[in-house]
Amino acid sequence: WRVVLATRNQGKIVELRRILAEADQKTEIVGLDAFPEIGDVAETGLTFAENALLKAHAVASASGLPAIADDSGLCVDALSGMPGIFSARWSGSHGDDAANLRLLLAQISDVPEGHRGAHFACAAALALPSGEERVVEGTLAGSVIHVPRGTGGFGYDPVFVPEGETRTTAEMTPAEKDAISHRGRAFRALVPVIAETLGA
Ligand code: ITT
Repeated sequence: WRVVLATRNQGKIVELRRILAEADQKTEIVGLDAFPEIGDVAETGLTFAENALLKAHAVASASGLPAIADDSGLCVDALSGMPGIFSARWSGSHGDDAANLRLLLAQISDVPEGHRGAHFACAAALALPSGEERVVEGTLAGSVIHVPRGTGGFGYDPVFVPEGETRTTAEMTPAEKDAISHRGRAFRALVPVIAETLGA
């Protein structure tokens, strides 16, 4: 079966194609590039799950194909869970990873070691043109360091060290990040849901 990947975030596209290729041999991923007429979806939800469902429904109804979407972000304890659902637009400029990361580091520059806990969260949604929907979530706990390290991944990866690790997620190999990441967990959980929903 064919499923449209409802995201324009290049970092996510790379990871999602990789995670799904590894976990799911039955799903053919169609990129949003195949539907240039589909515009950006307003992310007006209050949770990762609501926003993932908004994006998946918009693309499923506009494309006429089942759609999967990811809404994700970094929730920092010292900022009461922010930037959270606002992670991609934290600096005010949507998708400017470098500016978002700089602002976050400035905001917690005074927060000492031991109080810099955070987690990545990802909601993975599947929506059908009929309106049917499913959503699952994954998280990765860790902490935020002061100085960025590593060139892998995207977004806040250069400042995020998972619990029990010494490297940032930007210093891991792609396979190492996928094995533990919020996105890896959420989308591996979505694979049997896709099979159940589309397989009949
Ligand atoms: P789409 O809505 O088109 O999918 P977006 O970039 O707007 O793209 P989100 O609203 O879900 O998507 O924001 C995700 C942001 O959270 C992303 O821009 C990063 O800043 C951050 N983020 C999510 N997952 C991450 C990861 O694995 N590593 C680092 N940063 C991540």
